[in-house]
Amino acid sequence: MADLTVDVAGLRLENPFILASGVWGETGATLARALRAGAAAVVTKSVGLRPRPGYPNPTIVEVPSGLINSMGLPNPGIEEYGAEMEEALRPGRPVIGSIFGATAGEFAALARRMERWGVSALELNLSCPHAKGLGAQLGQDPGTTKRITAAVKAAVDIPVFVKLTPTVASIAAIGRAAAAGGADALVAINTLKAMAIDLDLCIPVLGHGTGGYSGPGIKPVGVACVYELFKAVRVPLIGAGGVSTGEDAAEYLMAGATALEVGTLVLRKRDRTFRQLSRELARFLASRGHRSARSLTGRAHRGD
Ligand code: RRO
Repeated sequence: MADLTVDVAGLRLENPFILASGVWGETGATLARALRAGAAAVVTKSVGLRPRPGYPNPTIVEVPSGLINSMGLPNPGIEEYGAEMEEALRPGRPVIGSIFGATAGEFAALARRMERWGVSALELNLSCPHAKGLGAQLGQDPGTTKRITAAVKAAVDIPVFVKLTPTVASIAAIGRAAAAGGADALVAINTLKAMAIDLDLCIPVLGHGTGGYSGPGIKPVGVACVYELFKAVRVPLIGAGGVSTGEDAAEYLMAGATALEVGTLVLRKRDRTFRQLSRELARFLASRGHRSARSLTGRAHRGD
């Protein structure tokens, strides 16, 4: 059996598959459920300083090869969210705290709180595609990305991951800025800004208008971003975007990823997601004579 264990910035994972933020992250119980179902680690919902109701319904629409969501960063605020953490930590596997804010100071305050709740690492959401003054509007600027990352690094001792948007002229430039700010790992990619129109009502389907496209349709975009980042920076990469099979995972690993985040697939496969992905990746590795998932990282660059 091929070795699926990986190490991301000191986080030892039993397999490369991590539950992505925003899916099953509302409660400690659902995070624990994903861990018990074979996820090596889980990322919480993105949490801010204050409660936020999110955008009006509908907030999700199915489109060819994926989904568009505009949840609008709904969350109970960091103080309330702490109550969920005890249960999330019970399975004894890494919980990664996702945070969003409008300023470096807000990120640092949230990071300190998350660290106190007992998370193993932080994920800075600099990439939500539809939030005014938050998410991608911050992460599209290299200076802001570096400043926020550095502020969080100065505030906590746990590893800091930065989740990047693909909607930039150069993801390599943003990745370099995050690395210069001290990022311990980069996550690529968040969803892509997208829209669906209701042809009968002649209006956008989603209450907010635009949303973020996820699922199999964005996998080639994610793979290209990971490939470019692998050439640009020397920090571990976590691939995200449309991972649906073990072979998708292998593709991301070859592009340069060390681990993978899985979101949209979980909505379809639920508890079967993680063990099935691990089985498929192990089968792929064995079929090609690869001894470990680790050995695949960056393979596609050998001819560079
Ligand atoms: O909550 C959302 O609408 C959301 C977030 Br925070 C994000 O990072 N990416 C996304 O597609 N949706």
